[in-house]
Amino acid sequence: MRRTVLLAVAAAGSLLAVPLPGQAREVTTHVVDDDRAQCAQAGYTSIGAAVAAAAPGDLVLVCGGSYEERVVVDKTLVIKGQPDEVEALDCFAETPSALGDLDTNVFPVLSPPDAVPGPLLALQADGIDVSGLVLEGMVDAGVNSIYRAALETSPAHSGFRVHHTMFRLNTLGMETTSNGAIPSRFDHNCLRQNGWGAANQRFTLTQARFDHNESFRQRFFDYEMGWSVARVDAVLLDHNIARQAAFHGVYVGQSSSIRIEDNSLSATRLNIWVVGPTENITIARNTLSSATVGIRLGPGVLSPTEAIVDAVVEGNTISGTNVSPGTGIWVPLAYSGHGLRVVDNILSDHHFAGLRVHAGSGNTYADNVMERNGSFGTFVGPGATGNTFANNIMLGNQVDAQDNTAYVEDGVTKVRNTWTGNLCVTDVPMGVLCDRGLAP
Ligand SMILES: [Ca+2]
Repeated sequence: MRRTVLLAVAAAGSLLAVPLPGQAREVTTHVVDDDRAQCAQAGYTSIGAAVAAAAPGDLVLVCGGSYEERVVVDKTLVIKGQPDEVEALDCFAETPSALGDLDTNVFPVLSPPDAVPGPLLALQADGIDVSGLVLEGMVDAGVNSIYRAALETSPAHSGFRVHHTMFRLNTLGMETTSNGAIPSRFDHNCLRQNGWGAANQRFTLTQARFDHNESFRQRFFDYEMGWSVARVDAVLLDHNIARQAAFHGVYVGQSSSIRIEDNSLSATRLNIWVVGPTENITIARNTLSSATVGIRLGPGVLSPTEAIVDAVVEGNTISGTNVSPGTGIWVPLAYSGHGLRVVDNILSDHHFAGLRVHAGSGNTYADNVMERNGSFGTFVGPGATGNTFANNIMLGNQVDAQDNTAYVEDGVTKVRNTWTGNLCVTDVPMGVLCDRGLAP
């Protein structure tokens, strides 16, 4: 309701004061235009000056222009640029973006006034709403793998919303942190040609949703959700599209209650990479392609580290990883954890394997389809025992199923995992894994 009133004020486009029903104070719109060419009535030529003059609850309306400044927002405000114009930009345009190539008659472009690393927008109050800006050119060489971001939210606050905003050509687009008292939402943004799109590097992030964002050609990751320094809890990433990150799509570490659902990701290396300690993560209904690995559940080194507990990987379509190690879902030797369920996924047309399981015990791999993979439909290494492989369809692979835990007991070849109801033709050890083979 309150938003409706604020938008009505914005539409009026001038300095108005509207009393809100049931509220004593008035909401004021503060119009900003760098040169007053687009909004002649603007009271301010910098965003910072308008923020300084505004009272909590006010609207700062930013017209097209070039804004070389750093703005600390230390009160609850709506900062609205030109969301329709930003929405209309093609986040996946093939021509590389360059600093200064956007029309500042249309877009409010916020860029650094100096070479000092630090945010262009720092959100330091509850319930700040930002939309319709372009933040570009915030470059930081970093210290100990920590980089300042173009937009930073404060870990002492929550209820942020950042939407219909473009982040481009920054070292890090958004550092998203929050105390979680009020849910935060980051949606409908374009993250283009940054080093990283969004990350919580220094502080925790609690209760947030990232949805309907587009990202293109990050130099490292699209989303980094938690790592050794700072954890994430209760975060949903859904309906995002991310393409051509030079490294990874979504990295999740040190976290709990994470859902990654209905996204379309095509990073160059790992599309989704989960490491421990992580509890209660759901990866569902994502479409993953054009990477070396669709989903990796475990760290990149050989020594087992902290556990991934209660992970559900369900209903994903992962195809076409065409570069070594070319794998749909990979549970590496360094995996530790339990309660993993990999079910109802399609893991086809990979350079090497649909599913690789090298470690773990008591986990379930069921009702998946692995077809036309270059080496294996499913490959199980000697470190994975006591798992169940049930009702999978594995056809047209060089080897449909191979389990390297084989041993001979009383003259009979057995394996240390349970295989049941799998439809496949070629298995190693032969005749042990496929119990519903097709006639030749
Ligand atoms: Ca202007």
